[in-house]
Amino acid sequence: MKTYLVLACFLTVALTAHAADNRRVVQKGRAFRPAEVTIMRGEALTFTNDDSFIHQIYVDGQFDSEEKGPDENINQTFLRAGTFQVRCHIHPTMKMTVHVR
Ligand SMILES: [Cu+2]
Repeated sequence: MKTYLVLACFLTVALTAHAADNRRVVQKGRAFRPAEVTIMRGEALTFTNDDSFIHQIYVDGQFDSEEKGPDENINQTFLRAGTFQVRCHIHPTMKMTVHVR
């Protein structure tokens, strides 16, 4: 019985860690990595600027963040279900796809 409890705790921690990784996006080399993620409605993504210059994020008609310098984060909650293109005003070629279930 004790073994099962330990295993259950381990699985819970592992699943939680995986979910957190799934909600992290890096802006590096004028690109979003990963370029596509799937999250649940009401969840937030954390965008980290890993370049040496400014980035920001926006989705047409939904949000338009402030500009952020190197090593700064943007936390953005997605309240509507659907598929969205996240982009950066400063670098028009930067784009990623977020699926919200
Ligand atoms: Cu940018």
